Amino acid sequence: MIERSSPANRSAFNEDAIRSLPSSVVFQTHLGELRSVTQATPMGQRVSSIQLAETAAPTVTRPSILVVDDEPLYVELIADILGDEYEILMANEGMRALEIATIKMPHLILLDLIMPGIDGYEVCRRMRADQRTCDIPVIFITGLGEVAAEAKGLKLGAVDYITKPINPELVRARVNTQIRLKLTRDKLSQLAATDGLTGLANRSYFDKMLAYEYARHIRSGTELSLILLDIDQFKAFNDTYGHVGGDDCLRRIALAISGVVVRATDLVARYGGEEFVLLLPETHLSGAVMLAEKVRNCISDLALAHRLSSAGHVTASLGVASGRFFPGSSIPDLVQKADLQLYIAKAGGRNRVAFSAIEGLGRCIGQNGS
Ligand code: GH3
Ligand code: MG
Ligand code: MG
Repeated sequence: MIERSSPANRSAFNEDAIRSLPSSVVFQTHLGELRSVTQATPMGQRVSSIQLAETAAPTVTRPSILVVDDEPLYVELIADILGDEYEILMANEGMRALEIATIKMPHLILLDLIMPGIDGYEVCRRMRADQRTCDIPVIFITGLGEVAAEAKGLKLGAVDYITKPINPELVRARVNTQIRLKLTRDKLSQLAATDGLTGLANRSYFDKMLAYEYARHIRSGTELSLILLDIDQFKAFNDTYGHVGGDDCLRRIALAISGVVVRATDLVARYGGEEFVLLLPETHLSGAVMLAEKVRNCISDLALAHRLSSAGHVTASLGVASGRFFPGSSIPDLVQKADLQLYIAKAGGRNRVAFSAIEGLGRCIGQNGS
């Protein structure tokens, strides 16, 4: 069961935590070939669910670069120079560049300074102010000798600049360096958000996503659901089969849960120890309970031997909480509510789902411990 006064729970509603979310995170379990399905969100790509590799072959994609210039000649020239190594996206004006950057999340943007409409400075400023695009590095394309312009661009957060007329060798060198740095940063973000044992999202990433989803659901007024899962009698499992057996069991259960969760917007994370959590945006209580039952069944169906358990195999108990939250309401602790339901499921005999709906102020309006 979770500690009810966990400080990590408190920090789940910290705005700084939301801002520090990794912009691009892809998880992989250690149980062989799994591929994550990512979806663009205001924080950029994020983990949503994990698919078995057999159902979706991994595609090897090249890093992508968005080239923005109102002169088609320069766009084509840069595409010629970099097209063999990178996927090139193109835009001939600032608003279109922002649109493509938000949707495609390129690894790097080469941005002309002087353009009709919004200029390169403004594009850069808007990108930095948007959580979806603030981590994408920008290299400015400037006219030769525009020192003041280059300084202004660097102050705005550009990582480098390229001067016209374009020198192919310099373009390649500068771009390769920035792409290498970006891939390293992305990898570090991914590691920081991943649970080492199961390859699922970790507690820290879950806390940030909960804060983000909570804020988003207050704005939208839609229902947010959360499932807490705790493996039954797992101490006895470790005592019987050893910690290596216990670890293997945790990995198998992580894989099984990931296989059941198919919605791209759902998040599965390891909450800690033998506890997992599912965050289900825009999901009603009935849908969340249905999913919890599916998860419970799929764990039972694994039929992992557990001599000392009441069922003879590994089972799990699940607590579900759902709510619709409104501006001005106190922050309802969805995790606490789900934890209470988990406690009810355990007290009711384990291997079961208990659930509760919450109104805006956190009032429990119904529960079922069956
Ligand atoms: P309940 O049905 O009430 O949940 O009982 P339980 O035995 O599952 O709960 P308890 O909290 O008493 O024990 C949890 C166990 O989970 C104890 C701990 O050794 C084990 N555990 C936690 N994290 C890990 C891990 O990473 N690997 C292994 N092998 N075991 C772990
Ligand atoms: Mg526990
Ligand atoms: Mg347990």
